[in-house]
Amino acid sequence: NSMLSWQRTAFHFQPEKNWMNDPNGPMYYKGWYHFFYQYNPEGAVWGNIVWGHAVSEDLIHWLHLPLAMVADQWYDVNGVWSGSATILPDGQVVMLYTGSSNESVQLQNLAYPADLSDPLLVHWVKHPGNPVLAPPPCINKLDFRDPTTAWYTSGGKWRIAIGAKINKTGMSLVYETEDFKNYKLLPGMLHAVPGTGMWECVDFFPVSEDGLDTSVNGPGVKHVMKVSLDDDRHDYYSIGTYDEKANTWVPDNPEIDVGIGIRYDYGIFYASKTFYDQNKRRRILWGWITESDSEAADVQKGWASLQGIPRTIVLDTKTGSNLLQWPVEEVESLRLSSKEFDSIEVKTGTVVPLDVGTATQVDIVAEFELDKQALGATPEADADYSCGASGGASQRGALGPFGLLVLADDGLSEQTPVYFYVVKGPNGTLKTSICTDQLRSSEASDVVKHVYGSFVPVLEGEKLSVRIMVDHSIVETFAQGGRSCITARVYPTKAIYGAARVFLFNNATEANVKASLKIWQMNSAFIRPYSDQ
Ligand code: DQQ
Repeated sequence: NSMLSWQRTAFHFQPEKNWMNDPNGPMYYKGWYHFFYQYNPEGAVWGNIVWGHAVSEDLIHWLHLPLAMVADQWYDVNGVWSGSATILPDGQVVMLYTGSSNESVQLQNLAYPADLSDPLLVHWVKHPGNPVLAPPPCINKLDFRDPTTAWYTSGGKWRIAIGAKINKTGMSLVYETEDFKNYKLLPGMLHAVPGTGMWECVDFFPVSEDGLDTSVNGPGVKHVMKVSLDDDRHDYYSIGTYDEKANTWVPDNPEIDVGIGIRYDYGIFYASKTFYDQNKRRRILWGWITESDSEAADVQKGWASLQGIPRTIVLDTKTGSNLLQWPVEEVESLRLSSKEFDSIEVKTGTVVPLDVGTATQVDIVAEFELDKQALGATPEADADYSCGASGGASQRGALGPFGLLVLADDGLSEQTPVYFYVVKGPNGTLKTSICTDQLRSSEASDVVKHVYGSFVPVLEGEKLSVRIMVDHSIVETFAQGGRSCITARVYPTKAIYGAARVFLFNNATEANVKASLKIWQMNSAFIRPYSDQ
């Protein structure tokens, strides 16, 4: 079925077939980026979970390796679930992961490479003393999983965080260890938020305008806590302060606490995990992007899920209250020919085709300026606009929506608008949303169609800017340098192969906009099968 095979991506990480979910144990080791992932070797739906493994020299081109760990022990026979890597100062590599046991108890286990001199780390050994941790008495056996990368304390010991819940309160417990075999539960907890449910894949790391090693701490260092909420399937983060002595982390702003405040991504993006890349001194974020078509379609095509383009993340020092996420620079090595469009006037109520040929694999960088006079003349209105509650790109306001239509066919019967929507609130302050509208993205009836998006901070003097990466069935959007991101899966039936186009549009009623943009055709990445030879 050529429509379904078109959906496979060209520069996103995917296994050759079957189901994938969470990123696991990412790290840089002896010249190679290692990527492990939750994988079902038997089919395109979740189950039979083992660890897939691939390596890359640039986070873009990949070599698939044999499964790193399979479900072959009583303590992980129900699934080799998510975990994280820690590289010790002496070069040892420690992998901690959750096993779902023969009785479905969630246990933490230790594994390590069989041969540290092999840069590909093909073979893994499970510690004979596993499991190393069982749920403490106050925690249900099904609510104790996903150990973090360890950080080193001023007391000379390692600590890890593990997600849990009690009733509806999601929480993160902390354990201390010297040898990764014996652990002590620290009193209290790193953090807990009532009403948020189970915290999956907790991530905890220091941030600044540069990437920081996970163990960096001290005055002035902010720490990010990220949780994946099992109940609503989104990844939330919050910036705060870590008190090593008290074993607590406190959000800077209690209103944007984990699970109730900011998300990494306002589309589909889950179970994410960062690692510190000591090679390029940056912190990199991986996130699992699931399908939003039907399970039957996944089974038919024989695969399900992608990983998003890895993102470099730093603290946004201009706002101080959010992170900036940006596709790793290496993805730019896939850029082929480009076309530039300078100061194109997009009048209210119009659509402007962009002559770039087929647009199934493109990287778009665009800037928009609203007509100043119209901006000034527009009265306060619409102040609580929200993408999700709106009618999408066809709902007209004075100062929005305007932006791009991607994965559109010539007749616009299918189109995925990625747009800004500006409103004027009380006191004349402008508020900007960035949205991705799937409502007309596909004529197929078995796909989820939402208007994704959120508010995005725009500072005095900044133009509205957006980067959009399109790769067959995924559209990733980074607004204002990565302050707000939206990942959407899109399944067109007509806007495929040579028929996929890009347009500018402006559906605002009062303001013309000027757009300047550059669009690159993107090469395909080499994602190669493994062979022993
Ligand atoms: N996926 C894993 C769990 C984790 C969940 C199982 C998050 O370890 O909590 O496949 O997607």
